[in-house]
Amino acid sequence: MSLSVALHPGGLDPESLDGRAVVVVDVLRASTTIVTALANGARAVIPVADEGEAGRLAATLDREATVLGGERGGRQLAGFALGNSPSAYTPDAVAGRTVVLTTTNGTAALVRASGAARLAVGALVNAAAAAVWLGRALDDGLDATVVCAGWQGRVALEDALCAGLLVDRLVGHDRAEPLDDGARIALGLYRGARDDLARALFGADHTRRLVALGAGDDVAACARLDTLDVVPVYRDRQLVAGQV
Ligand code: 3SL
Repeated sequence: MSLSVALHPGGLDPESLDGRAVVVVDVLRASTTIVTALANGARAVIPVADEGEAGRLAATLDREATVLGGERGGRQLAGFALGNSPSAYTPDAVAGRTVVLTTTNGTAALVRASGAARLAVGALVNAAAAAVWLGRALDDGLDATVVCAGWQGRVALEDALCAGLLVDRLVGHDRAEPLDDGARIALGLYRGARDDLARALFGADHTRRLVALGAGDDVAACARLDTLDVVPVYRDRQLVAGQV
């Protein structure tokens, strides 16, 4: 088996998804939002890459039971009920409903990885559960890859840190070998920052963007390590809550 990290979505070879378990990470903020929505009782989250497609899909679903959420450049999309702040995905807003979600990088990365044998979502808030999910996939004989959503094709510090944390928790696993260079880089980054992960997160480029948009509080919410035990798993084109 092997454990690899794609530091940006372009590093994931769509031809290599067969027999592979993938965890997509977009700490700020899409993957944290997805985990939060499912932890707060959403029936499912449907990740959509394109804004127009998200609107069209939502229009085909039961209006009362559907929430349309999304952003571009961090700003809530016009006509959408919610943006991409995890704090907006409260039980009141999402319990019992299906969320159709489109975001700049996170949902696009999920769609890119959607051919994987198994696909799940990881964040700092559910890191422990996501690591268990990956360990089980390795136990079952799958290769495992953590895909960082990054920012517009580039590496994002917060995603690389979270990927390194997941690698760190799997390093003792007898099937998590060999690591690729992406996994070694992410692991080294995480181990250098783990004593004050929140501080590292607050130095990230995307933190500055979110603070400029008035969404600095979301960064603290996204930094709450291991607080949710939900692993969003992809089945029939939607993410549903898996527990570990
Ligand atoms: O890129 C994404 O998918 C988003 O998470 C970005 S933002 O945090 O909503 O700006």
